[in-house]
Amino acid sequence: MKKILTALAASTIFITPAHAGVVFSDDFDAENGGASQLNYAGFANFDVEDGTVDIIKEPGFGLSCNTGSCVDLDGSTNDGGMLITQQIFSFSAGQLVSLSVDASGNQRGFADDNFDFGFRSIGADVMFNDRVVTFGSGPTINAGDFTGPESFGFLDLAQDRPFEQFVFSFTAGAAGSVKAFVRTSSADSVGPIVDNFSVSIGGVPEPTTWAFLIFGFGAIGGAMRSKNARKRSSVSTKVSYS
Ligand SMILES: [Ca+2]
Ligand SMILES: [Ca+2]
Ligand SMILES: [Ca+2]
Repeated sequence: MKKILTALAASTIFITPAHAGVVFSDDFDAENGGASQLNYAGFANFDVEDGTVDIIKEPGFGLSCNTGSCVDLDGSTNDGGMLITQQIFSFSAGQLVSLSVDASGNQRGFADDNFDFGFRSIGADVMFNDRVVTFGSGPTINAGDFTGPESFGFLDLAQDRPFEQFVFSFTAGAAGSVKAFVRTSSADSVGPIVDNFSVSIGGVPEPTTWAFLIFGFGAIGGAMRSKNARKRSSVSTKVSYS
């Protein structure tokens, strides 16, 4: 056990800088050589799942990006998709994990689009504690704790809503690993536009959390064995936007 404690301490200190910050960011500007491409799936840092997306170099298709290039989350197959990081983000108990992404409405006068932004666990379910969701200039919601395979904020994004910053964050109740994603259920080839996607991990666990870390490792092992039925949790705003 002493060796395990030493290894945990060493790895955590090594991985976690005193003032941890952005661990991943992508502005899409170098994507596809800076050119637009419908139904694009060649992202350097993302996989496309559950549909198609387009890479847009403004002013391609009459669209504005927040900078350079951006992504239409509904490609050209009437089957909006999910953009999920290839990178896996691991964290320790007590660390604050955040996704920030800029998003606008579809900008083309089509119906408002559903927009999800959050995290999906890799392996064991994640303890998404103290969730905080910021909807641009709209409300910030404290969404409480949830343990499960996936958690995210969502809203109907008005088609003419300008770019704003959407943030989903949680405090890890135990060590774990996630990927970050954005997605839409839009199915008319005209979806939300996203840009400037980043993930931050911050906060250093206090020495008193070592025991909790050990417990977390044990809990993960148990969860992997039990294969319990999975649940999803999401949070939204009921506020309508002008
Ligand atoms: Ca960009
Ligand atoms: Ca499209
Ligand atoms: Ca749409």
